[in-house]
Amino acid sequence: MRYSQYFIPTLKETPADAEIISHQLMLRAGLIRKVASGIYNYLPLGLRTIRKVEAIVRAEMDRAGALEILMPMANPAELWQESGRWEKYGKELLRFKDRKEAEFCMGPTHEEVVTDIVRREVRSYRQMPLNLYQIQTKFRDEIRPRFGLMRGREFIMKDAYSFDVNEAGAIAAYDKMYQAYRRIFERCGLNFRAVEADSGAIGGNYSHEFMVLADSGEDAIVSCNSCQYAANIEKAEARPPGAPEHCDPRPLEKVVTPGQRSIEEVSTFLGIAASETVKCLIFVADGEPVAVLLRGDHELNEIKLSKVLGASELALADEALVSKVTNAPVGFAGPIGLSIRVIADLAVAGLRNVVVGGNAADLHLKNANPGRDFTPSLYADLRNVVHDDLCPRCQGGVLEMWRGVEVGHVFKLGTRYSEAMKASFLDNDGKEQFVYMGCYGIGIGRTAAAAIEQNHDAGGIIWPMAIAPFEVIVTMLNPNDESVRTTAEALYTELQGLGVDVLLDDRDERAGSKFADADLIGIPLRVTVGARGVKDGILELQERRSGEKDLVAIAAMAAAVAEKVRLAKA
Ligand code: 9G3
Repeated sequence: MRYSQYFIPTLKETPADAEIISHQLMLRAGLIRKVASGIYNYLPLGLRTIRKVEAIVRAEMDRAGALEILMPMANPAELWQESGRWEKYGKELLRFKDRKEAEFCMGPTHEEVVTDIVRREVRSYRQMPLNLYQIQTKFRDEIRPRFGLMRGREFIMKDAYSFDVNEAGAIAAYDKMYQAYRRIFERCGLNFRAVEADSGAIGGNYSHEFMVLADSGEDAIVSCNSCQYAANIEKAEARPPGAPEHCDPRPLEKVVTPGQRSIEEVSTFLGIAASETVKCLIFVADGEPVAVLLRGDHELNEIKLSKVLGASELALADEALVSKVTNAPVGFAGPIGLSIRVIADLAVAGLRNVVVGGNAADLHLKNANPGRDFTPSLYADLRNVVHDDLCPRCQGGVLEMWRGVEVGHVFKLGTRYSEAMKASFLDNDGKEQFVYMGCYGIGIGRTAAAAIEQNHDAGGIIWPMAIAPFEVIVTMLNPNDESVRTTAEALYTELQGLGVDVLLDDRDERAGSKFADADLIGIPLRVTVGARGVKDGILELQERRSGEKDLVAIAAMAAAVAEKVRLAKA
């Protein structure tokens, strides 16, 4: 492609409404443009990267034995009513009516439509295992679309669905997808972790998220520094605390703490560590108030709490309820003398002589001891793990914290959809059974955005070779110089012949601005063609990421570039 004939509308200024670097750079480098909130045009350069990610995904899905299909964006309401999700989802599900007043939604995911295919066409165990996938535009009417392609309303997703005759088959399908996903993100050149994820109501370890590591990532994840354990913080566990060291309990003591409400305020006021306090949070779980105790420096994990309580609705109590339950304004709740249910995190059991709220205005209590002064009805893992917690799976490992962008998710579904929609088959013994399902998603645009979050510098994007829109840019320093033009054109043709994706910068612009554009759009390799080099028979080959320059004979340049491209994708 010749730059002069191409369409790369770059921007000098960083757009004001772009909060994260990938969104800023996608706009500045002319990859995308906003059409409406959370809805984007993919411009030529952006689409090239999208297509490269899709090609890798397709190749690995095909290799894993999945079959490509394409389902409609317009989904009839009837299918969603059968699964029960027409009622379950609110405005995020974008609904519309056709000219006959029949109800539809824009597909936000395709469990219903794919299950309908299978229930109509699959009758015998002999037709499985089956794995169907598509790469398709989805729509979810997010309340607050932001971050460009990271959280758009309209977005491209690869979604796959596996169908098996039993649980063992479903697990084999899951493992195959897990391995395919590892290969996909490795081939994209991304630094990622596959982490255990909260699988909601579905039990077992059959939900993994694929997280691209980036400081700007929305998800907190942990991994063990000594074994393979890795999990989303929503799910991560720490090794439970051992028996506490002996410590003589001291007598309970009142202490006046005027206006000191938060753990931070109370511990500073009393000159103690936050870990020497216990915080008491009042929640309402399915209408019932419950007090939740945590060590002062620990953070509650609401997902763990709702699972432990078996609650479908969980919210912090409002001020009125807190003062009714504790006889005190917010900020002075404590476990001693409460008449509601009290549950505590495992770390609270081993605490001795700690500070707790006094259930009266401006009052705390010192030297509180679990077992003596208060007895929770249940101890459970309720907190988020922290850096340096011990690994729950191995001896001696400690947990490290990372931030990540979720680019893929694999789930075991079981028979949730096949039962609701009556997708059954006749097994080996002629008995009717429901199919076992799994579902597997990759955000295509989000993968491109995450690649930028992880690979950029002050000059712009640094694409991993495998998903770069072009692999090399050949920059003519002076396109009006006959020898420069001839040499650059010959190299361009030769590179194309070797199958290299090459962009020829033939524009009549200053060298500095051409280099700046090449850096901004993130092409991994750059060959500079100037009159001096042409005269000496030697050109400069520069790497975008390291800035390292090699001098290469003109005759050897195309082969040298092709070899670097090959190695970078290997
Ligand atoms: C909806 C709406 C939003 C949704 C869903 C349904 C998320 C929904 C979860 C999934 C699960 C898997 C197949 C590919 C892999 C992920 N947001 N999810 O089901 F109606 Cl409005 O999409 N689906």
